[in-house]
Amino acid sequence: MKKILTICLCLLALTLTACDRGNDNSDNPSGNNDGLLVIGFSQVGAESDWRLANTKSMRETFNEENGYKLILKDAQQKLENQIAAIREFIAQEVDYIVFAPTTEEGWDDVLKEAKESGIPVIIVDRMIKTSDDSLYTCWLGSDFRKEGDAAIAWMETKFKDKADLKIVHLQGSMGSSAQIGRTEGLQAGVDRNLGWEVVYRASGDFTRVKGKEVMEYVLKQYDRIDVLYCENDNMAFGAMDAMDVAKKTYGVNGDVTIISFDATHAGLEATLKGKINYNVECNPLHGPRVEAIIQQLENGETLDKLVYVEEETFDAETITQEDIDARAY
Ligand code: GYE
Repeated sequence: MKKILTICLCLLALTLTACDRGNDNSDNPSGNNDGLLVIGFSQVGAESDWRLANTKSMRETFNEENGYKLILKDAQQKLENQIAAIREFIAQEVDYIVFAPTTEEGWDDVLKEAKESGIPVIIVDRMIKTSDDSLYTCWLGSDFRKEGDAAIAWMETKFKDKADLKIVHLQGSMGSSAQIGRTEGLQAGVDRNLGWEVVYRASGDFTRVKGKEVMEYVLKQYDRIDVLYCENDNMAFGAMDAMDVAKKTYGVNGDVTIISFDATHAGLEATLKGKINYNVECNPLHGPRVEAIIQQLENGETLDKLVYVEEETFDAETITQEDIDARAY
């Protein structure tokens, strides 16, 4: 009898230990995931509509029905949070590390740790600066300088007969590739067009709230503003909020010509209404693209190191409702 009781107790103890492991797999998620591939994704934050659409695309792709377990960490736009998240992914022995870098600088140390761990690293959206390309497997995202150049080509046509141009430049999060490329595009335009002058330049950190704050200040300081070159839709909306209060007119029939980036659903609606004059697309639907890369890696195929996404531009004079209906973000 005593023997049977001991066996029963042992069995119970074993079952409890097994259940415990099943619930707490945070130390080694890839060790106990029913064949799911574990993806650690460090996201920049939730600063804009673009970012929300990007997070949604990743969540919709990397779910259990598709064979994945996604561990998503929001860095709240801070580099140090992202570095901590990547270290956690390494400790958890995830199958793939994916991250959208807040800034271009500052990655070598943590990526060396990732490389030593043997976990492939896929960079999405923005890029990093490094002297050692072997620190990441591949990158997928937008050509931000090309986006800036597209905006400038439009401005050069639109303002070809104008002797001078007063430009206000609302920048995105400083040091991010999206800010750097779009800013370089404008700078090249200013360098080759003698009458163009950036009268004020400040960062609105890609958010509506900060875009409004900067524009409120600008409207108190400058009477004449010909162009607002705004590095994303959300900041453009914030700037419009400020202009509405100050009764400054903008858009197709107004004083301030607005150029924006992202071309999100809301951004394109504002373009169709003529509030934004020109909107340069930046496509956030990276989930399926990252999945394609992971599947190639799983199959042992060779990959392109850099993959650029194709993007369009939208002019308030020619955009149609169908353009807006056709997009998923
Ligand atoms: O343009 C902006 C977002 O990196 C492309 O980040 C992305 C940018 C996007 O917050 O809205």
